[in-house]
Order: sequence, then structure tokens, then C-alpha cells
Amino acid sequence: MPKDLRYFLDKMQKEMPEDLVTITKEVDPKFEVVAIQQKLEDQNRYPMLMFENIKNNYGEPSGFRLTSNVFANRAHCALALELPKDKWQMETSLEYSRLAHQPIKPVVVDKSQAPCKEVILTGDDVDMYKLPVLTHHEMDGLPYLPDVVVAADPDTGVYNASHHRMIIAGKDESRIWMSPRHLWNYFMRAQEKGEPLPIAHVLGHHPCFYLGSESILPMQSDEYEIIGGLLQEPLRLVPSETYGDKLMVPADAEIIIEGEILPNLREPEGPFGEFTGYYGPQRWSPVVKIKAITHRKNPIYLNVLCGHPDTSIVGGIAKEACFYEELKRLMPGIQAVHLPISGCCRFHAYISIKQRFNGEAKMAGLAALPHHDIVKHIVVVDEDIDPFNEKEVLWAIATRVQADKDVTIIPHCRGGLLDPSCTIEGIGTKMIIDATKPMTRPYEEKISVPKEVMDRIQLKDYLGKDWC
Ligand SMILES: Cc1cc2nc3c(=O)[nH]c(=O)nc-3n(C[C@H](O)[C@H](O)[C@H](O)COP(=O)(O)O)c2cc1C
Ligand SMILES: [Mn+2]
Repeated sequence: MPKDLRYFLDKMQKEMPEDLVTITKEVDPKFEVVAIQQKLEDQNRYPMLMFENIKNNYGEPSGFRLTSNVFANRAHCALALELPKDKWQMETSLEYSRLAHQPIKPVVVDKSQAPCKEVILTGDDVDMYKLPVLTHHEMDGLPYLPDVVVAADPDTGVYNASHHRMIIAGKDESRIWMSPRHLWNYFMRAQEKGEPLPIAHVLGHHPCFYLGSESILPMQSDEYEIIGGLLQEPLRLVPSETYGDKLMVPADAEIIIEGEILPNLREPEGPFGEFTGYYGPQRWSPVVKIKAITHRKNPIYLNVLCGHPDTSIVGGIAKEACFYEELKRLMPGIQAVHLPISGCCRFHAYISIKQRFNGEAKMAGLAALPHHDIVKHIVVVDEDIDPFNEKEVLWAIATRVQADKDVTIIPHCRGGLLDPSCTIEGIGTKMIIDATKPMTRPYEEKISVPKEVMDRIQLKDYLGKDWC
């Protein structure tokens, strides 16, 4: 069985059944799914959810299933990479990086072998309102597709995959928001020739498809090959209905929306509840003409919930590994790097280091800054602090920092365009907090109970069998 969303569902069922929750009661795509996710989040719970009975945007039963929170728990991502579920810390991002550096070329299969072609809708049958596209947050302009957009480079044919939101503006019309990264670059080159850029929005595939699409490798890297590396098998491709082999699409996807980004046309798009937890502004954005919808029978629509851990984690894992590898190359004392959810897995980086010389912690902070324009607060801790345990990181800041000498502020840097605290042009300030102990004087010892006693004392022997 090729690795697809259903393969992953089976894996969740076998290895984390307590974390896969099915909802059979009917839900509306407008706000209701997100309200359920928000209520769970308020209790710090992030099970993968499967909605069996969701309406479409006409208020009718959609015939689709919808899954969400696939990435909201790092243990799910560990499973996706075929790691044990308890290896969700640095092991997950390092395994991601190892596999992303062993790309596997995709294979092409016949249309008859492609599940994504079980149902094909073209011409007047294209109607995006029949899909359970969610309206997420109160001020969102319209329903939004939140998943992965694939496209072939108009000059080289190399494939890019990246998450891009697409508004539903009509039965066959959408608008897309692209920051100036790879897809935008493809589109600008097509537009210069006066041509549209064929794209496909892929909804529902194995989680590695999504994790791979967030890789921050150079533009010449073929992201279908990187996704193959993460899957540890070739991604199966099939020609699209509209563009044939000019746009190859993943054969094992649940749903494919084919279309093209039109040159020299802009329409308003947004506001949209962004990954920062704030609404991003309305902008003039390129228009997408939708040409075909193809899907499996009994399709599963995968929603990545923007502004919540689902989005933070899927985008953060690739960045974390890249940070770690680059820093380790410069400074072998680096132990671990964590981009925590509290900073949307973008704005904060916690770095642990075994310092060999005074000032190395600050050097690590400085070396980390250029890796991603969005990272702005770097906290460097000693190796006795676990960067995956935020309580320990804050304790290190509380007890090892004197702000006048341990905090470095670097104004007027490139920041995030969606960070509401930056200027409108995306200019912001970086901060490095050196929360390591000074090396120039002996430092107070951390309190502890003798290890031999800790190993010997078992709570259940003293408090009863329910304690461990
Ligand atoms: C759920 C999700 C939604 C995203 N939406 C957008 C978007 O609408 N526009 C955009 O430019 N980037 C968006 N991003 C970020 C890009 O997908 C990300 O920067 C990606 O690495 C870009 O790929 P590229 O380097 O191949 O261009 C989103 C990321 C996630 C995880
Ligand atoms: Mn890319």
C-alpha cells in the first residue's frame, strides 16, 4: 500500500488510538469545526479529529470526511517519519533533515491506478461550494483552503510544494496569497511572459507530503523528490486532467483542485486569521481560475488549522533541524534547538550549548539569526536546561540573566511581514538572551536529591498504586 493519508490513519489507529477521535454528529464548515478544536485547545488537548458528517457550503451533507489536528501534536509527526511516538523532540526534526537530504525521484502511474482520479469534475461540474471548505475565524473574509499548492517551475520544470491559503471567491474562482518565496518566484516568471501558472491545491495526503512542502531547501531542489525522501518511497504521480504531463499531481491524494494563477490581475483577499494568532490584513492578491476537481470515493479533506499548533508545528520542524545543523557546523558545543509553539514555532528559538569559552553563547545567538528572517528572540541556555521544557528555559532566564549584560538588542532588521509588532514593511528588532551561567566565576549549584534515593523511592509504595 503506498503511503497516503489512509496509511497514516491506520498507523494512528494502531499506535496512538487514544489520540484519534471520530465525531459522527453533523457539523457546519463555518466556525463549528474550529470551535471544537478551540475548546479542546483550551484544555491543552490536541487529538487528531475525524469528522464523519460535515456539511458543504450550501448547508447540505457534503459526502466528504474532514480531518484536522494531524500536526498539532509532534508525536504524530514522529509517527509519520516512522519513528516511535516518544521520539518527538529533536529526534523528529533531525530525522526530518536526514531524510530530506536523501531525496527519492517520483514515479509516474497510469490514471487507472491513481485513486485521486476516482471522481473527475470539470467544466460546469466544478463547484467549490460543494466541498466542506472551512471558514475558520470570526473576521475571515470567506472560506479558505489551507493546504499544499504544487507547481512546476515555468523554466526548469522542477516541482515546488508549499502551503498557500486560497480563498473561495466563486464556484470556480479563488485568490491566493504568496509571500515572495518559491511559488511567487515561479508565478512572477510566468507573468513576465504573459502566461498563467498552472497549479494544483492538494487536500489530503500522508503527513510527510505536508512536512516536505515546508522544507527550506534551495529553489532548485525538487520538492516531490524531498517528499519522496521523507516518505522513504517514491511519491506516485499522475498527469493532471487540465495540463497533462505539464503539471503532474500526486496520485494518492484525497482531493486535487487544478487551476491556474492568472497574470496581471489582482483582487482583494483577506482578512485571514494568520499563524501569528492575529488577523492578517486584506491585500490585493492574484486570482486563480479553477479548472477541475478530482477526488477519491469517500474523500477525506485534510484541514491544517491556521493560527494554532497544527500550523506552527508543520512549518516549524524543518526550520528547527536546519537551525541545528547550521549551528552545529559552526559550534560543536550546540546540544539542541527548539522553536516552541509559544512563538508559533517561528519567533522564538531556544538553543542549548555546552560552552567551551566565554562569549560562545552570544556567538551562537548571533549565528542563529540569519537562518530565518522571522526568528526574532533567541534564548541560549546551558546543557543542563532542556530547551523542549519551557518551564526550565524561563527558570534559566529568571536565575542566570542580568539584563544589562546578558540581553543584546539589534534594531532595524528584516522581520516577519505578518508579525503585527514589526513595521508595515516588515522591519523589526532581534534580541539575544544569554541565559547561560558565566564561565568566569563559580556558579551556585542547582538543588537536587541524591540520585540513588530518587531511583529507590517509588511513589506507589508510599501513596498507593494509582501513583507513579
Ligand atoms: C498552514 C500553512 C499555511 C501557509 N500559508 C501561506 C500563505 O498563504 N502564503 C504564503 O506565502 N506562505 C504561507 N505559508 C508558508 C509557506 O508555506 C512556507 O514559507 C514554505 O516554506 C514556502 O515554500 P517555498 O520555500 O517552497 O516557497 C503557510 C505555511 C503553513 C504551514
Ligand atoms: Mn520550495
